[in-house]
Amino acid sequence: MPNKEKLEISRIKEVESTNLARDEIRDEVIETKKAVERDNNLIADKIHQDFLNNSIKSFDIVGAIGAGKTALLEKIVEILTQKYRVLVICGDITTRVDADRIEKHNAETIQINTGRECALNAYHIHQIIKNKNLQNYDVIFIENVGNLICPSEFVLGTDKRITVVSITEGEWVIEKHPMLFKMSDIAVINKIDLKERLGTNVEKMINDAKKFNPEIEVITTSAKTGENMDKLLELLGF
Ligand SMILES: Nc1nc2c(ncn2[C@@H]2O[C@H](COP(=O)(O)OP(=O)(O)O)[C@@H](O)[C@H]2O)c(=O)[nH]1
Ligand SMILES: [Mg+2]
Repeated sequence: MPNKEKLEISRIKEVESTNLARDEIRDEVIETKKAVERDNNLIADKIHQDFLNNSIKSFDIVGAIGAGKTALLEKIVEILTQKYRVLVICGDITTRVDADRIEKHNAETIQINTGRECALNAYHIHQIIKNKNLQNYDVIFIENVGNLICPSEFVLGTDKRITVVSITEGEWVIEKHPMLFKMSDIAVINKIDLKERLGTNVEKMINDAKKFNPEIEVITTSAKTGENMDKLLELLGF
């Protein structure tokens, strides 16, 4: 990178950090965030009411990139579509990869590309479902953009939130992300088939999730071998 450009970037960073440190700007940022959250919650409430009015069970799945959200959904959808009409909404900054993977298992899918945004919000979901006849579905899943931080700022109006981590992320992954586990109903610790090989301390992960949220249901799964998929479906109420 040319020196002039480097200087420009370091100057911008400096200005930004100085600005954020100023009380009045920090307060403004916090107030704006609160207003955004309030608006999001209002839309999420409306979405949930629409789902309930149409007797739809709804779930949103959050978790890090590569934890196995789509792989788990492929397994879940494969089973549920034998009996139920399933819609899956997938979020990613770009591509239709996940929607295409899930569609192969007989569910209707919609991919939302968020561009630069690191999480789905209720507005995204509302934009999709306002054009749908919800009477055509029994179950709706939403797979969020792979990320353990941003989704904690936005609820989406589903019955339950499922957070997926995998043992390849190390035993500290839950400890480092309290917010998401506090606001989730189910914690899935995936890739349990790799436990022997990796030696990850899964007990610690389970205890961390329970410590942050004593109400949370914690389950270990393997989307590869299918281990505990029946138990996961039971937790979802099927
Ligand atoms: N060994 C193992 N691999 C898995 C498991 N679940 C997902 N994977 C693999 O992990 C990678 C990321 O999975 P994906 O479903 O795309 O994760 P996502 O980003 O959370 O949706 C893929 O290569 C999957 O085949 C699992 O339970 N065990
Ligand atoms: Mg995915």
